[in-house]
Formats: sequence, structure tokens, C-alpha cells
Amino acid sequence: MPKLPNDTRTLLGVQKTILFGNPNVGKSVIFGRLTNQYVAVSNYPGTTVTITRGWMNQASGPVLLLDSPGINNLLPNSEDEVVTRNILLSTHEADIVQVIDAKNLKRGLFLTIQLSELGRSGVVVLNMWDEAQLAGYTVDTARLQQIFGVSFLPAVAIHNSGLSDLRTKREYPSFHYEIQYPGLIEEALKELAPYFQGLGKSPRGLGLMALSGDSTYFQFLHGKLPAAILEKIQAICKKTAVAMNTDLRQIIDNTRMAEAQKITNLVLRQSYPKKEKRIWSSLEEISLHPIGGFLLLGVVLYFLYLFVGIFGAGTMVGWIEESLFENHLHPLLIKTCDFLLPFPHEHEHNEGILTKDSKVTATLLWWQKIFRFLHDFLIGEYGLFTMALTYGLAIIFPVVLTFFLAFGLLEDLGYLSRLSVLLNQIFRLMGLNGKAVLPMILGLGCDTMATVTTRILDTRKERIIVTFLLALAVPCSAQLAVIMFLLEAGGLGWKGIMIWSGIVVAIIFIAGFLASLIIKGEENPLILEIPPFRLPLLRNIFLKTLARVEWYLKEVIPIFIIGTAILFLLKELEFLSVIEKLLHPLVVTWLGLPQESASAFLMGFFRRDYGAAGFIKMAQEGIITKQQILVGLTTITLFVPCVANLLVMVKERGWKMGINMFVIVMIIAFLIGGILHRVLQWFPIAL
Ligand SMILES: Nc1nc2c(ncn2[C@@H]2O[C@H](COP(=O)(O)OP(=O)(O)OP(=O)(O)O)[C@@H](O)[C@H]2O)c(=O)[nH]1
Ligand SMILES: [Mg+2]
Repeated sequence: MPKLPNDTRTLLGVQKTILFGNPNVGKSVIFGRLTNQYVAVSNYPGTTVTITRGWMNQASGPVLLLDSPGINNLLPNSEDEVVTRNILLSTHEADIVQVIDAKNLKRGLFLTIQLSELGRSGVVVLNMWDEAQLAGYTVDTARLQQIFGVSFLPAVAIHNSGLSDLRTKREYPSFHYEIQYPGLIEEALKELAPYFQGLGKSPRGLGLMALSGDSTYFQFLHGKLPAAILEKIQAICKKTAVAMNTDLRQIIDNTRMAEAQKITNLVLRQSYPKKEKRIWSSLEEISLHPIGGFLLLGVVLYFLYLFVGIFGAGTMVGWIEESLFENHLHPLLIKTCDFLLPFPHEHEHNEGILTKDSKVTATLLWWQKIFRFLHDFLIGEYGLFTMALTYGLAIIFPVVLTFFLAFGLLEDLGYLSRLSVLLNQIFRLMGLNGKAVLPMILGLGCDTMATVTTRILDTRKERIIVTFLLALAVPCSAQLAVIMFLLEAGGLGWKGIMIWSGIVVAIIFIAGFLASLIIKGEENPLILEIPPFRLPLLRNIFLKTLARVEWYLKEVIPIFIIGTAILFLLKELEFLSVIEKLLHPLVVTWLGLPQESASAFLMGFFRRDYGAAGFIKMAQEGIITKQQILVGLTTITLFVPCVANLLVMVKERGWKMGINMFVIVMIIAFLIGGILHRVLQWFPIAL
């Protein structure tokens, strides 16, 4: 297989196929099946937000397959949809494999009509055929093939069934289906056609996009057409809109939708659904019920706590940290380092050596210094093994692993979209709709990735608010791990958990509410496709967890190591005490914490879970009270999550906005920490 270059444009002449379709229809499962390359698959819309590329082996040679974010209309609403529309228009020679959820035919055909209007070639996969059959649907695929001129292949991608044609087929026919629009639109299309010659396969389809008045489309055309031509196109669109005295997009969309409905009526039949669906159906109903839904949420959270909090943070950390690291690995490492890097410890003395030849003595002392430095770097107070790897692998890793497993299960079950609908009302108070809940919940896995997922949100206002709230108060898996561990090991009990989570939730709502007042922009009603509950596939959960574990080991552990090395050097160069003194007013006077916690805050700048882990040692040494742990944890929870998150914030929202958010988040974190310290002083609560 040729190696993929970073830029697809350099792959001129390579045969390309785009996997295209509505959100959550199984595109990424098919991508995985055809390329043997794993990409994230989950049971909620918006799993894929950027283009993924992979090679597919075909008889004619390798074909480049592109997996695209789900899209509901080629007139995009959100940033991820813009990505799909743009890739589709920029690679007009590429074949299209449109994936449709067979249970939701009309929604898919709405896109098939648009592919026809663009004159594209390809094939349609009627995926989720298993669920369609359970629901009692039958689809006349021969009739569909007749109508659109392309094959419609029933498939069950998760079982690798119905995909063999995609592996062997080489030449795809063009989609052909033409709709008649009202007279003035047809006239405008004729007038527009010459300007779009050579830009794609069908000037008609491109003209319809222009008439729909989508601003992102005009941005796309910028640079592809001379400014004068663009102006002429815009003038024709404006003239037509004025003449028809209406929103052209609505007319075009409605005409297409009516046509999709007409075809659906022709080809789709439904008999009685099969019985197996019943248990799921009642669970589906409960999950959206205003009271039942919250009770179910309580049950889900309780099981999450049992699995992650008790089993992960208690039992598994016990095995790994106590039994393996403390009893076996640490003594072995200390012995090895003492043997390989000998130097006199403080209570020993050098007299014997010092009396000998002064040159030999100087060399010896120099070596001893290097040995001591290396010894401390590896197993000292801020040692690579004793701190970075012990925190990263023995304490955080087991909790993160259990969390990833549980989270993957909830994702694949289809629970997260339902939670979004349930929380929609509450989120509306802060100017967000339920779709925004999704990135916030994904933030519990990883805030950085969730910040990228804000692309699925429809308005700029929503994207800004969610990015900000993720940075401020949504604890990621690694941080939850430390918090779970500290609540367990620091003995903060249920009161500690309630206060910490109460503050975090309250801050999310207050900050979200205030941000929605300050940030200008529109609010959108919730339009979210709710997937059915599905029995999760163990293989997918396993692969997904493996991918996340790989990310954790490759991205998080190195930051722990670098952070520890920096702390170690600061200590060696005696800067740490200077920094502790500088931070004294903030850490000791304002937050009421011991001076040593300054280093925890320093660590928190690299990653906030690492900062929180800084309290573990103090808790184990008994130099910090439970109230102080609570203040420290709460302050650090409200920090910007990690360096990677800050970089993504800047990338997604721009420099100015990213830095502003960082500063505001820091101010809020310390403000709330200080207030909590005072409240706990005035109203001492026995934790
Ligand atoms: N029952 C059933 N489930 C399927 C089938 N194909 C995919 N799924 C499930 O559908 C869900 C969505 O699959 P994805 O491949 O992530 O969908 P996608 O189209 O890539 O979604 P986005 O990236 O969000 O647009 C997952 O839970 C899959 O396990 C199928 O043929 N039958
Ligand atoms: Mg996908």
C-alpha cells in the first residue's frame, strides 16, 4: 500500500471514493471494514468530525477511501458539515458511496437527490438492514435502482454483510434524477449555468447551491471563480429571491423533501415490527421520560461509580499501586539505583576519601554528584519512576481504563444522545440546545477531543460557550481518575463528593448562563437524530478502548514525564522554593493551602489531572486536611485542562478568543477556590 501523504491534493490521478451520508448511519464502520483501519465508531451523530483517509484494495489497484462527517443537507448547518460539502465539491471526479440508514429512507434520499443534481457517480448502501427488518420494513431496491440509475445494496455493516460489491466494483454509473423547480428558479438556473462550467460535473447542481444562498458556499467559491463572476452570480440569486419574494433555500429544500417523500412512498412498505425490539423500546421510552429519564440517569451514574470509583480507583489501584509498585517495583528500583549509582547519603560522610589525593577526591566528588542527580531524577521526590510513572501508570491508568470501558459502552448503547434530549430543557436556560450536551459529556472522556467535536454545533455562539465550559469545568477522564482516587484515599466521603460536584455543576450553569447573555448570536432549537438503543459490540468497545489507551500512553504519560522533569530541575536549581514564595499569597493566604501545594499548581499548568495528583503525596504524608484537599481539587478542576486543550482552543476559536478564555478560566478557578476556603472556614463541615 502506498503511504498516505498529509495533503490529499498531492494524490492526483489516484482513484478516490468518498463515504458520504447522514450522521450515525454506519459510514465509519464501513470505512473500517473496507480499509482494515479502525476509526472511531459510536452510536451518536457527530462521531466523525474530520476527514479520515485509508486505502482500499481493489482489483484495479488501491483506491483512496475518504470517511466524511455525517451531513443532513449539502447546504451545511455546522462546521463538520461544511467539511463534507467542501470535500465533495473539491474532488468532483471521486465516486460516492452513499450510506443510508434503511429505517430512515426519506432522510437519505433527500441527499441522494442532491447527489443526482450534482451529477455524481457511485452507489448507495442501505445499511442497518437488520434493524429495518426488525422494524418490519421492506424496500423495493430494484425500483430505487430504476429511479436513480445506481445500485442500492442492502447491508449490515457491523456484520460485514452486503459489502462485497464495494470491494470488487470499479466503474460506477452516475446518479440521475431531476426535479422541476418553480419557473423563476429554472430560469435562474439557466442563467447561472455558464458561470459554473468546468467547476463540477453539473452546473445545475452548483447553481441550486448558489440560489440557496448559503454563505459558506460563496466562501468556498472564493478563489475558484474571479470576483467579477462571483458578483454576477450573487446578483442573479438576489434578483430571483426578490422576484419570488421568498426564501429560495426553503423552496428548494421543500421541493426536494417532497420528492424524497414521494419516492419513499413508492418503495417502502411496513408490516408489523418483530417482537425482539420490545425490551429496548421500553428502555428507550424511560430514558426520555421527564422523571424516569432522571431516575435512569441516577442508576447509570451509580453503576459508573461502582465500576470506576470502587473497582477502578479502589480495587485495581490497590493491585497495581500497592501490591505491584510499592511492594515490588519500587524496592527493586531503589536497590538497583543504589547499586548502580552509589553516592554517600546525607547521614554518611566522606572523611575516608577526603584525606587522600585531592585530585582523585575532586573527581570522585564530581561523580558522586552526578550519581546523586541521576538517582534523584529516577527515584527521588520528583522522580521519573516514583512520581511520573507511579501517578500515570499505577494511580490514574486503572481508573482511566475502567472509565474508558464504561464510557465506550454508554456511547455504543446510544445513551448519550438520549441524555442530550433529557438535559435539553436545562441547557436551554443557558442559551444552548441539547446537541451541546453531547460535546460536554464527551469532555468527560477528553476535553481536547470534545473541543474539536464542538464543530457539530450549529451556531458560533454555541461553539464558543461549549469550548469555554469544557475548559472551565468539565473534568476529563484522567482528572476524574485522580479525584476518585483522592476522594477514596483522602477519605473525603460522600459529603466531599457532593460539595465538589455541586460546585462544578453550579459553575457550569452559572458560567454558561452568563456567557449566553454576553456572547451575541442566535440560539437554535434542538434538532437531533436520536438513535435507537443498540446492543454494543464487544469488539468495537475493545478497539475503541485500545485506541484511547494508546492515546493516554502516547500523549498523557509523556506530559507527566516532562512536567516531572521540569519540577525536578526547578527543585535542583532551587527555583522551586522561589516559586513557592512567589505563589505564597495566592496559595497560602488566598486558598489557605500548605506552601507545598504550589508545586501541585505548577503541575496543573501541564495537565490539571497531574496537578490534582500533586495532592496525593500531601494526603499520604498527612500534611493537608480534608478541607484543604477539597479546596485544592475544586480550584484545579476549574483550571484549563491541559496544554493540548489550550492549543486546540486556540486552533478552533482563534488566538484572541483562546487566550481570553484561558485568562478568564484561571481567574474564575482561583476566585471560586478562595471563596470555598472562606466558606469552609466560616461554616466548618466535618468531612
Ligand atoms: N444494527 C446495526 N448497527 C449498525 C450498523 N452499521 C453501523 N451500526 C451502528 O451504528 C452506529 C453508528 O456507526 P458509525 O460508523 O459511527 O456511523 P457514522 O455514519 O460514521 O456516524 P458519524 O461519524 O457520526 O456521522 C454504531 O453504533 C454502529 O455500531 C448495521 O448495519 N446494523
Ligand atoms: Mg463516522
